[in-house]
Amino acid sequence: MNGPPPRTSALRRDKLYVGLDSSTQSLTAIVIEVDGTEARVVFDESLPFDDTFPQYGTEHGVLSASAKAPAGQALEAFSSPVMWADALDTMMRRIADSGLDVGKIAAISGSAQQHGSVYLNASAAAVLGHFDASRPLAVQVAPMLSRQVAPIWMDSSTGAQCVEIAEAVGGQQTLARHTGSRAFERFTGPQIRKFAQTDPAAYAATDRIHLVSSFMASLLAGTHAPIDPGDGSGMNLMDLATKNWSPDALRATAPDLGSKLPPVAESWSIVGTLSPFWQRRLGFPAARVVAWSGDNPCSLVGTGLVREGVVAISLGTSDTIFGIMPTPRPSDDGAGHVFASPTGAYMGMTVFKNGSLARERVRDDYGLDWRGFSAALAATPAGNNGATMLPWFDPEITPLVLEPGVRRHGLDAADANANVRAVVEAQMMSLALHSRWMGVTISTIYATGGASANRDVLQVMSDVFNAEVSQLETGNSAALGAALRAFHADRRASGTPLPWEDVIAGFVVPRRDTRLTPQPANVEIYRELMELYAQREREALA
Ligand code: XUL
Repeated sequence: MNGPPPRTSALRRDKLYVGLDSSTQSLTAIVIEVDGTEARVVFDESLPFDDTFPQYGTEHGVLSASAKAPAGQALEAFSSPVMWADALDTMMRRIADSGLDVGKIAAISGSAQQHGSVYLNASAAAVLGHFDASRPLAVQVAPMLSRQVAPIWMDSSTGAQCVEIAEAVGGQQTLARHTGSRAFERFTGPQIRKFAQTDPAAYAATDRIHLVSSFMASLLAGTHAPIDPGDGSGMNLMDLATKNWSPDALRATAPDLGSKLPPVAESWSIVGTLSPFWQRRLGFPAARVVAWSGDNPCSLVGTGLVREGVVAISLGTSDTIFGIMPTPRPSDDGAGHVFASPTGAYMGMTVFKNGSLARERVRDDYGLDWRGFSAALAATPAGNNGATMLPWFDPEITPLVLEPGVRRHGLDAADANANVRAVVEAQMMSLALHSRWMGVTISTIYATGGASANRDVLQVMSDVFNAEVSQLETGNSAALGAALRAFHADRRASGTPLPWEDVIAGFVVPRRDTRLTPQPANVEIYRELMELYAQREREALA
């Protein structure tokens, strides 16, 4: 029989999955194409907030009013939910205009900066599903807000509320045992409590409190989305064992809080489909919208850490270290967090605020670019001849430092090279010291995030941890993780579930060509320097 060959089943099977990452400084989208057993990234773009949306007046994604606040409020940090909606609208248009066959999009999910909260009034429930496709999303989101700004993870102004919540539930240990973390300033519960105390009328007018992740998912699906257990663990409100709100924590935090929170639902839940707004406005199909999660839980998937053993270090706006934990064992020194993992297990994590911003401060203070930064590292010896820096340019999360200030020991502030080495060594030693609680013997590290492109930085990481370090193909493991989660959830919902190993296969292969191994002489130097660093840290905090 002649005529065109039948379309192969492989061709008919190809599908697109979208992963968005609404981070502190930008919105990124990664689209993956899955065709039978073949899979690849077909779209990868970022919209930096400050440059793309200058009308909102953010600096590094933070409203500059909060950055320039008078003493006393200087610990606050806010961003704009309307800007995030604007970025979503712009990014979805970029995808629609990219030349991809968007009709093949089967599912979309996302990742978001953790802890930030968005406060919506009662109009939202009706408005979300009926956005006007001829008008920009941002102008339609603004009237749904009961609070114009969203406190974000960089806010450390809730010390008093942390104490109050911990006392009400029977102490920090009890809170950590139930929710995975002691009370942390940036966590959503303490932030909600502060809002309820300082603006009770606006709190009363709040019908629904979303995380950044569930807010963005709601905008896509046109309905209030649930919070997934991964991001829900960053609130001091969710019981890790039941993956539901903890009645004690709710009571300790704010009045009527249970009625204002969305339900917790598994990370692979299908929230709905892309709403008519997206279908009419940009020609998207009724693709499945999968629950969003936090950026660190998504990075766990995007770095391929779906089983215990390896840890990942993400060098982003914040530096984080995380890995899978089979059982939720909270950190006894109060430094770290146990989160639910979007794979269904648990993850241990420690977070440092002085990540990229500290590296950029040192780079800029000495008039360097990244090449000069690397050259400075290459020109200085491991251990910096004993000179150290406590790199607290901003208030620090780990260890808790509310009065920022860089402390130098044996380090000349005028010596550019030594200061570059000092900031990198401090960050790596602090990562190593404050992740000991996880009880993991670290032999392999996957590095991700912007600064992971710098091999001189990664060599210090390898020497300090005495571990092999591999770079991953993509710098944005959070957006990739979100796309992979969309793929996983779509297969599950279609009745053809795939094990996580198969979901990540081909995407998160570490680049063996770039593997760095520890240099024994340097390992020895850091073994000693780390104790000195720990001592200097203790003294500074005493
Ligand atoms: C995690 C944390 C940060 C943000 C950054 O606890 O505070 O890593 O998620 O986006």
